[in-house]
Amino acid sequence: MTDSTPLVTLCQQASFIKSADKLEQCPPDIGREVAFAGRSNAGKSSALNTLTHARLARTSKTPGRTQLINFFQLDELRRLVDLPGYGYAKVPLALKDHWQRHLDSYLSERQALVGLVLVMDVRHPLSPFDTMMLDWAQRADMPLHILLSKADKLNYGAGKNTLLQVQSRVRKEFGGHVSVQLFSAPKRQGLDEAYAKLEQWLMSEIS
Ligand SMILES: Nc1nc2c(ncn2[C@@H]2O[C@H](COP(=O)(O)OP(=O)(O)OP(=O)(O)O)[C@@H](O)[C@H]2O)c(=O)[nH]1
Ligand SMILES: [Mg+2]
Repeated sequence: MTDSTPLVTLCQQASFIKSADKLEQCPPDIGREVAFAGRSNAGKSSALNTLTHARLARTSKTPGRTQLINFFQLDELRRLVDLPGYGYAKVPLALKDHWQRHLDSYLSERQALVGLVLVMDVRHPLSPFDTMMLDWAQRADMPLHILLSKADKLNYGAGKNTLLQVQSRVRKEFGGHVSVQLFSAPKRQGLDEAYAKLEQWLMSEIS
């Protein structure tokens, strides 16, 4: 059972604030937020729902479900953000272009952003898009935590193996600010580790 730390309690009370499709529509850029990024269908919205114990974020079997930047409030100064997935081929080019630009401006301009959770399907880790994101985080000096999602789809040994491989590769190529863990939404596996990271990013004193 997960202990109810202040962060866990805040996550359990999370509520939807708004969807934005441009930077100007985002809630005021104050306090702190952690954004969930990753390929379409990787399990971002499912991870968010599992962490908040709510059906806040829409999930879908159809990739490309989350098309806007969705903001969830923990309290007045803390938020979680569900980003649109990247790399879904069937999205019309114009729309892809639109997201790409707004995702880029969100990532580069948002002052409140204190950490990125990069969600990857444990069976297909480190796609070119993922490594682009890792590159960006390294250049921006942005802490990044990798959730290897859908860990329930692999047996224990195979999951552990992937974890070790991804850990070793990111350590070599992307250095200090990256951490990695296994995660499963239906099994609620990896919750404590994910909460610990959010706690570290969101709960220290806000000046
Ligand atoms: N078995 C298993 N299925 C998962 C897990 N996480 C997500 N899924 C399934 O994967 C599919 C996609 O999940 P979403 O959470 O909607 O993925 P997303 O990354 O938000 O996708 P987009 O919004 O399209 O970018 C859904 O059918 C989920 O039920 C997991 O940990 N285990
Ligand atoms: Mg989604």
